[in-house]
Amino acid sequence: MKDNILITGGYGLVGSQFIGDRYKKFSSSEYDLRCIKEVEDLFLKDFNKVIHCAGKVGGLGGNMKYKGEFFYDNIVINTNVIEAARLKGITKLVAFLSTCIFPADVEYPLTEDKIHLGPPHYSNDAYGYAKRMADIQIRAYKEQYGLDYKCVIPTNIYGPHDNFDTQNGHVLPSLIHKCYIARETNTPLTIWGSGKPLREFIFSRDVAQLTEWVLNNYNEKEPIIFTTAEEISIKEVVGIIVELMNFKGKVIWDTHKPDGQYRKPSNNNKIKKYLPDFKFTSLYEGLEETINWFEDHYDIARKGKKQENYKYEKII
Ligand code: GFB
Repeated sequence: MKDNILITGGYGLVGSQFIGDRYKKFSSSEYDLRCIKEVEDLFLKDFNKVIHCAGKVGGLGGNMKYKGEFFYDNIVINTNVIEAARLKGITKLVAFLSTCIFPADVEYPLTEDKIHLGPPHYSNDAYGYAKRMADIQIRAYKEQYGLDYKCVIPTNIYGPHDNFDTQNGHVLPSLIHKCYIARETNTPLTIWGSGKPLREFIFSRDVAQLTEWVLNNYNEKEPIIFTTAEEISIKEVVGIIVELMNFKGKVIWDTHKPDGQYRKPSNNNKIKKYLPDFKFTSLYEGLEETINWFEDHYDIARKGKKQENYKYEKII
């Protein structure tokens, strides 16, 4: 039977990387996945596999400000989609977790067996616990219904079609948009925190390719981490963005803003075991492509609620 794969969140950061007629995509304005009736209607459509990318996501700022929404939206969306897939008789489904859901205080590097060994970092605990429940639901459905659904655990994803929201977005899209504004208005570029925290970034296209491999080939019960296992400091990544965007202005470190979790180094032995030759996109190449996409699609790029369509006065 020909693959017909529903991609929830199909126009988002990862969803937009699934391109081709075997993918079925619907926007959240067509089907609100928090509403069970709309999920039931969506699951009447003709598809036989599911890649569930949809969710309420954001960076450090958004996670700390909107804990209620990050908990409610993610736990309801995931529960509805996984149950609707079961009722439709879907046998292949992949759902997304994130390395930020791991315990904040656990022996590093992070490995798949450590997900539930303690509370997530306070800065994203609401999101972390909500996402963990998708893993619990999938394990429960395995035991009761014998369903072989999977969870994947990427590190901090970035790429084209991201949300370039300078307040609530993830660090890379936020900094790319801030650097754009600073360059266009000849004003300083202000970075949150000390620049010391370390992160592992993974390019959205790599995540999409690895996810489809997991959908069709991965048979272990446990989730699987997607990581390059290469840590970089916020200070170093600011250096790359400033260079790629040819920003010559002043960079200010606002240490009144949070640093969040210091680091979350993760282990890629499992994915490397299965795909030893998988070539991850380098951060430099991925950022170059993301920045070019943002500059070429500035008007349509998502920028968070308030910032949409605000024209910045070019100061020559
Ligand atoms: O991607 P991010 O917001 O979230 O990265 P987390 C935060 C790091 O970037 C912190 C620094 O160390 C911030 O101090 N940073 C510097 C900035 N300038 C900025 C800025 O302008 N905006 C932002 N956002 N950060 C997230 C979780 O944690 O990881 C999410 O909250 C999700 O739920 C994501 O899972 C993958 O990496 O700290």
